[in-house]
Amino acid sequence: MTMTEQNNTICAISTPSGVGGIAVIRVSGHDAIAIADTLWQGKSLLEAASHTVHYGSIADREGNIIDDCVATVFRGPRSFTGEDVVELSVHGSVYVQKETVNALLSAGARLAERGEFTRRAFASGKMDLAQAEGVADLIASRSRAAHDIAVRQMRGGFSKRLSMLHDSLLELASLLELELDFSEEDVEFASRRKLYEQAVELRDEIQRLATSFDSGNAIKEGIPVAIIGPTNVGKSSLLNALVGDDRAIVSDIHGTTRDLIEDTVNIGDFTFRFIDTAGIRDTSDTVEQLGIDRSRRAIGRAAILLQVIDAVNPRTIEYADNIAGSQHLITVINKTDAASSDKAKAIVGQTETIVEVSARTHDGIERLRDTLTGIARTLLAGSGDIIVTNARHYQALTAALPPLNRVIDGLTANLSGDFIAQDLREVLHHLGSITGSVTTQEILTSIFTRFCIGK
Ligand SMILES: Nc1nc2c(ncn2[C@@H]2O[C@H](COP(=O)(O)OP(=O)(O)OP(=O)(O)O)[C@@H](O)[C@H]2O)c(=O)[nH]1
Ligand SMILES: [Mg+2]
Repeated sequence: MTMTEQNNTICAISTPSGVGGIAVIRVSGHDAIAIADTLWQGKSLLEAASHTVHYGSIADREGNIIDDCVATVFRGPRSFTGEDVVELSVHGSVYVQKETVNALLSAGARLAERGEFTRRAFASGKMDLAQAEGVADLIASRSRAAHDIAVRQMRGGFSKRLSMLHDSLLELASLLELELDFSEEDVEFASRRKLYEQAVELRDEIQRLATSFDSGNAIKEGIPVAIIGPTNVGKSSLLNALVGDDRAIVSDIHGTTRDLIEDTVNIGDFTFRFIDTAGIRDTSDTVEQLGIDRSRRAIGRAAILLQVIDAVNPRTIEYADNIAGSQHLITVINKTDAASSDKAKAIVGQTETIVEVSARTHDGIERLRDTLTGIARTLLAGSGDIIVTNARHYQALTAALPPLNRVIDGLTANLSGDFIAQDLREVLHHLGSITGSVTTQEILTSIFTRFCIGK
């Protein structure tokens, strides 16, 4: 951001586009209060104290009243952006919103870019980058679990953890420097053993954070659940029952579903992304075979697998090769309205989680939903108190691991401190890129353009 940009006063509609009861137009920058005041009819805003609310009217430059208005004044640095901010609450007609913005533009403000308010908050040190990204996640969150994680991130939980990691790295680095300075005098300041232990502890912590991304990402984007099994067992019927909609075509013809069909739905505190797949069987149909290949790939990407077995005609398919140890497998015996589940139970393993349902009558669907949320809770609980949900953070953490491993190897091999210090600096760089203590304009732009206008 250049200096002139920083000094510009920006404005934007901060409420969703369209008609609403009330719309909020936000103005931020050096001249925010003065610009709003030129359009203001009521007690002057120029004298208004910070964090006060005023009732008046907003008029265009020719003095034509646009609307009655409530103005909230925040004086920097005690505002979201750290600058002077005025929030104008007007009636939510599209015309009023547009006219208010036009009046502000003609009075000297300019339209904000995407995420520019939050970017200014970052630039003025009101929040670090990870917290700013938490704001974006909070706006986007669709479930209670995703919301909880975003709130923690916005309030700086993750940032605090990172700065603790950062501090212990700095300490490591300085101990190494000490060692360098005094090595000739034969003074042993920091025992290598101690340094080594500290580095390993750091590595484990960074590793744990990086690993938490798997569940963090699933919780944010929807936990992927693949519905798999032979043809005609009722997979598509089960999808429809779970999402409460006729999402997929159901028929008694084997091989009805050809392509992956996805739908997300909230159950309890979590968002789930259900993926209905083509039934797996030997086929000479080229298109069906392509669909089956997709089914197998979908199995690999799911966190939870619903293996559906038909109670009337119990068969299973071989996909053991595709299932990883970290994936949860639930065996769903379907069509229990038409046949007893005994035959189906006889062909499934004893240890498996079995839920009996009827996709037709919805019997047992509630139990299945409970089983799913139970697994989701263990996903969340198993990831520790800080969960990484942001792909950029995950990449930075992952990038910090190889140099940190080199530090550990170097300490083990008793390499000289200056070699090790170089790798340590690289680790620091990657961690710093998460909170924004080291960033480029390019990275900032790519982060903030993902925000909406007005945020
Ligand atoms: N009686 C009974 N029939 C069901 C139930 N669920 C599905 N069916 C019937 O089973 C047939 C197959 O259902 P689908 O949902 O299309 O099965 P699918 O597993 O998606 O089949 P493919 O897409 O071909 O792999 C349809 O005729 C459904 O009406 C159930 O719970 N009870
Ligand atoms: Mg189907």
